[in-house]
Amino acid sequence: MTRSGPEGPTGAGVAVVIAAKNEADRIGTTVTAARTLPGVDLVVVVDDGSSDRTTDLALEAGARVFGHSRNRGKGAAMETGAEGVRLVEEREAAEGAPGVPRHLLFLDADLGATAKNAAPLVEPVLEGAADMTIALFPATRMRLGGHGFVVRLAREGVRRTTGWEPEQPLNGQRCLTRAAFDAARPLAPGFGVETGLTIDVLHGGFRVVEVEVPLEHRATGTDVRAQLHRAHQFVDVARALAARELRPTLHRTWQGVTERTRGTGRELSRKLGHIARKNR
Ligand SMILES: Nc1nc2c(ncn2[C@@H]2O[C@H](COP(=O)(O)OP(=O)(O)O)[C@@H](O)[C@H]2O)c(=O)[nH]1
Ligand SMILES: [Mg+2]
Repeated sequence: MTRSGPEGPTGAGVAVVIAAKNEADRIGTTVTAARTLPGVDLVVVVDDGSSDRTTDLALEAGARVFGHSRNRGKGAAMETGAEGVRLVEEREAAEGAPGVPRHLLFLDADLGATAKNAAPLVEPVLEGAADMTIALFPATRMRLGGHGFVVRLAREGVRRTTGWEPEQPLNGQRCLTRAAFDAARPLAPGFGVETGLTIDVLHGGFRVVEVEVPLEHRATGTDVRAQLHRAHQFVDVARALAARELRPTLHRTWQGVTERTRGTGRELSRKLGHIARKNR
């Protein structure tokens, strides 16, 4: 026996992964809508240390729920979600229903009923036309201006490191193959996760496209909580970029050392210093 359901040419279905913190208001409708998407036969919610009824409401709506006993951030929650999907698949195989590893569709918990409109993100991946799709929210471009400086930081950083300029680099709604996801592990922590994912998937040689989707999320406010959220986002994006912008320099330095250095001790540190200066 194998798993059944609508699948792409590769035979893979789709698992939705939703990282959520204190989303009791919307998680139920988001999960219900996500379950109607093409190819989706599994919805995993990661409750990242919520103090409300997020877990209960996600379970009631038909999701598999994995929890963090304390808050570990969005990147860690997405890793837990992917690991949850792998565990479910391991169990299916043990029970005699093996299948091709599912593609992963990451959705934010605050999409509510509009999550049912995410199909255009799934189709190119199911058809093998893209390795990762990223959503463009047409109706909320104005709203994204609210944290425009973080968006610009991420967009510029992705462009510098990959040559590709995403329009909405922080958009968390994305569908990717397991191979593309694995190339991006370990994920960048916290809210740096989307920026890191884009860079790492592109560096892995995978195809990434932005797709317009009529999704809507909670309006980003201007209150203290929203400002704090932006500050966290800024720090996390800057960290994700710093880790990735250093990488080519270190790599070049290491290559330079192995190619040009035979000596040890003082000679080696002199050469290292010279190479590091050249790479600045
Ligand atoms: N795992 C995890 N997810 C979070 C955390 N904070 C927010 N989220 C989720 O990340 C997504 C985006 O958060 P949101 O507050 O809507 O931010 P915005 O869309 O950038 O304004 C939602 O699904 C949230 O539930 C957190 O601390 N941990
Ligand atoms: Mg949101």
